Amino acid sequence: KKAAAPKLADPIAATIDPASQEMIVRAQKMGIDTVFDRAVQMKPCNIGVQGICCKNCSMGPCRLPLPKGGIEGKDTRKGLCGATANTIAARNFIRMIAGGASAHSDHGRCVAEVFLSAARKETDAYKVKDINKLLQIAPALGVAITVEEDGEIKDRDIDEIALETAEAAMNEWGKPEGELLFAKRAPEALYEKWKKNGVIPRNIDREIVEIMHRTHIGVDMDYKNLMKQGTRAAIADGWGGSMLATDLQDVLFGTPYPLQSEANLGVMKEDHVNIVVHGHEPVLSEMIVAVCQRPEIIEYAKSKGAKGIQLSGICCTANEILQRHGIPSATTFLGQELAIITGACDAMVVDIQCIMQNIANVAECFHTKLITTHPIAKMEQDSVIHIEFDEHHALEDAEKIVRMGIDNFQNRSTEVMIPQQKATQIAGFGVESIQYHLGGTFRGTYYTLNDNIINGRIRGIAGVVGCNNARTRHNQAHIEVVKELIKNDVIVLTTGCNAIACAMEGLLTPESASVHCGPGLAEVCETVGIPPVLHLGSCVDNSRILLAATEVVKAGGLGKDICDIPVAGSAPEWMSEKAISIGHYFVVSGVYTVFGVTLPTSGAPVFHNHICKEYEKLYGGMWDIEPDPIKHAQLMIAHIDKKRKELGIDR
Ligand code: SF4
Ligand code: MSK
Repeated sequence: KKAAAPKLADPIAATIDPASQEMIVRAQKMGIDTVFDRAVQMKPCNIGVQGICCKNCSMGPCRLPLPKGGIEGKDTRKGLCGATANTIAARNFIRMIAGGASAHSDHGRCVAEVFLSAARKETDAYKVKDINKLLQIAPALGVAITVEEDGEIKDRDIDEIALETAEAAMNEWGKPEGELLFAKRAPEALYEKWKKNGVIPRNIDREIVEIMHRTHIGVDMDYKNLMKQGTRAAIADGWGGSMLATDLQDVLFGTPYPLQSEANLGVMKEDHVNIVVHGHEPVLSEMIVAVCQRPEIIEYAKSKGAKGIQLSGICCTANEILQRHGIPSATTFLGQELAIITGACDAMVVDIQCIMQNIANVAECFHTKLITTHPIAKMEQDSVIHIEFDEHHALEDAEKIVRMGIDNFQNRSTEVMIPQQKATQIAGFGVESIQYHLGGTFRGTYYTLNDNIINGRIRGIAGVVGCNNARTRHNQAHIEVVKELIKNDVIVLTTGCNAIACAMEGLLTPESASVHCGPGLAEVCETVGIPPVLHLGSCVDNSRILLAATEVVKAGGLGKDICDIPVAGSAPEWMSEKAISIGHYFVVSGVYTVFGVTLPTSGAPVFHNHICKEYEKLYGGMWDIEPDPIKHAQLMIAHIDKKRKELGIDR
């Protein structure tokens, strides 16, 4: 008997993006499956979705489904060892935090190692590019930037500062005593709150390891105590590993400033060599950018019949090289297979995180060379080429990869079909440029962020971030949440795949303000010439949102802590463990944070209530879940209005 053909995704239902729809149709015609088809074919486990399946020992997995209609009376559900639904959900939740925090923090560690090599002058490829940023972070890591000589205060030698800063930074991952130094960059009231609750991280690695220990069978069996450790690890991520990654990348590669670029699959060019970089770490991609700009490499591409080299990016590697060099973004997380399906991708170069293994299978259907570059991120498929990147011969590695892409240009075997869609974007924002564009300070003039929040032109600030999730329509929630917020005068700070989605939709332009914003936000954006949605970079750059919120607090007029200001967070289409870690460090930094899709807490209502209502009492921020994008944005706006009222500035 012939097996029934697998069900395929409806392209219109799968994504709001016409370019992606076109590529899904093409893939289906060619018999190539994509994540959109697989999402239709494979249903998620209903018990896992609720967070109440435990497989922490081989007596399980123990599954504790919530009875239809909820629990009546005492919740007697338990696993073989007696673990309750709350214990299981809390253990699963903080293991996700451990996964996310380790991903961001290990990325940060790699950058710190490269910075240390640069500071020791062991590599020619990397140097301190942004001395101001170095001088800004050195004191926060306990490194003096001046010295007293003969009764005079003198500037210290930059090389000495760089070396000591690099060593101090490396120490943050594993120092035997003390506390995470960047915790003190938080507003004082927040730092004191963490201290009182006993959650200041000791060092980054320890907090992650301790989660793995405490969630082993038979260790921590109190959901509140488990969450306390989850909190410590999440702070170690946001205010530690991620913040160090961002700062040290700025030191090495420059702090981003606004620039113009483009987004969507239409940025690829048929008559150019297309090299697509994908993943998260900018350490290699920075070198690829440099190599692609060399005249002899462009000539080499021309010698192979191409008009030049078109570099573009996917996921957060895209965001990193966009922010600093204006390299266009090809697509978000869910579009990675589609970039290959154009038939024009001569090389896809991947580093770490958010890379789907199926891109190897898709690449095999075309001429695309898929190149893995990181020792911790390889693929089992034989077709994948591994060129291990090493900072000590960074430019040579990058050149080898780029030449491989160029050599492959002539091997295109299938008709090229690049969708036409692309949109202009203004990206490259950060704390410094928000301050610069809004009056040069955070408070005191007509243009500043704080004054505009106080006078009500800007109702509040939203951080909207995070992934795509194949269980929801690609980019729809991202765009609807953001449009509803800016329509209601809430300025949006974005990172990750939300930023790419907004760019694809044309929301990252100053002109979009007059089309989509409420009158107050439109007036501000038109006056100072900024988009209503500010692209702050990659997932580790969510630390920029923490620091922007801290600057708002420090500037005055909007309370004494992050939880006082009219701010809310959102990840409308989250999927990764990193998103849970990010969500949690936002919550415990005082931000009301709403997630879309689902939360793996719904099967343990008592635990869910703990990280929502009880956490608000402990930290001022709380979790919430709302899959409907308009209701999701309205919850954020209601919170912003509540904070305005508490501050006595309700409109
Ligand atoms: Fe089941 Fe307990 Fe083992 Fe988890 S740790 S699988 S609940 S017996
Ligand atoms: S890349 S973590 S899918 S935002 Fe940072 Fe996008 Fe989420 Fe990966």
